[in-house]
Amino acid sequence: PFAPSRPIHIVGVGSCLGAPIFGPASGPRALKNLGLEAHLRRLGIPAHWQALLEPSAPKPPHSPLNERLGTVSALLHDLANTVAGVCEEGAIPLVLGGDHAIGAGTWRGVARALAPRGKLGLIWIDAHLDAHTSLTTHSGNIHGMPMAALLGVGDETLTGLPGPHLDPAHVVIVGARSWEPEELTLLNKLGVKIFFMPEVKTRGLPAVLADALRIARTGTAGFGVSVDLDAIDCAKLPGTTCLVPDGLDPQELTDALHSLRNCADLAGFEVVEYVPERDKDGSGARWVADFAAAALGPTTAQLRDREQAYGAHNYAPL
Ligand code: 6HN
Ligand code: MN
Ligand code: MN
Ligand code: MN
Repeated sequence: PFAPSRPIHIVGVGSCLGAPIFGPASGPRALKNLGLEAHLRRLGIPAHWQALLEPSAPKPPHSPLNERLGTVSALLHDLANTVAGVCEEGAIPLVLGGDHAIGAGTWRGVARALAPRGKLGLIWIDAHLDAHTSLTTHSGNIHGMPMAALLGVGDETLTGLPGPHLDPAHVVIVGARSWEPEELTLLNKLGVKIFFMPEVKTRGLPAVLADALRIARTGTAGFGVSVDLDAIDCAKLPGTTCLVPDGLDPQELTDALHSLRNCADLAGFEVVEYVPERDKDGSGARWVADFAAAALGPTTAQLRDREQAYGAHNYAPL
């Protein structure tokens, strides 16, 4: 009797290869152990934990960038193949990091699966621009590079995955407030739209997200959303790698992400940079669950169907 919900296949990626700290490597396992899958299922979301990918070698404390790029590259190939498979099954990948370098694999996998039908649009919610290359990086951290790599710019280890690069006309960044000049120069040259934090504060997140959705959805076959937890104000979500003040409010982001669940062309959802050891009260994990549930929950039409069958407060269990 119900419009079927699209299945959600969770792919955890326990990597800190792109980050300056080890913390994000344990993010997806912590979310798994906290029962994220069962939590989503209780909310009527047909989620199942599909894979927990890990790098072939752990990151030594001080390994040269070239070594890290090689290990990341192998992981990205693995991740892109896994994610493309999820999309080809007709499911939506929910990718959980791990540091944001994994984004360079997630969205190439989704774009590859979507390619026969058209382009992939992408909304990147982040304090940062993540648009460095191995030549412009100040820190040497690969999680500062995935946006450039997705656009085809940077080291071959990150850009050379199979499948199309993204079209900058359909890529948009929301919440930016920390960057280095080379990143902004590149994104301006390519024409990527950036909604900086002051504009989000003035106009409100719902209005900005509506604009971002138009950019990512118009003229594309589908779109994805990548949430870097450092987009949230670090006073309200300290359980992440980079602590950046003056960011989004997590409840406002949850509310705004509700608009995604009615988008039949939502092709993937990613949440990265969860650091359990900094999440002292567990609120960070709850926000990750809330973001995923808001974006991937039953559509308005599905909820109406269920209400008609069971009454407003008595949904059928999964
Ligand atoms: N992230 N722009 C800085 C760098 O090291 O390149 C920060 C990067 C942060 C990346 O949070 O995903
Ligand atoms: Mn599957
Ligand atoms: Mn990021
Ligand atoms: Mn960031």
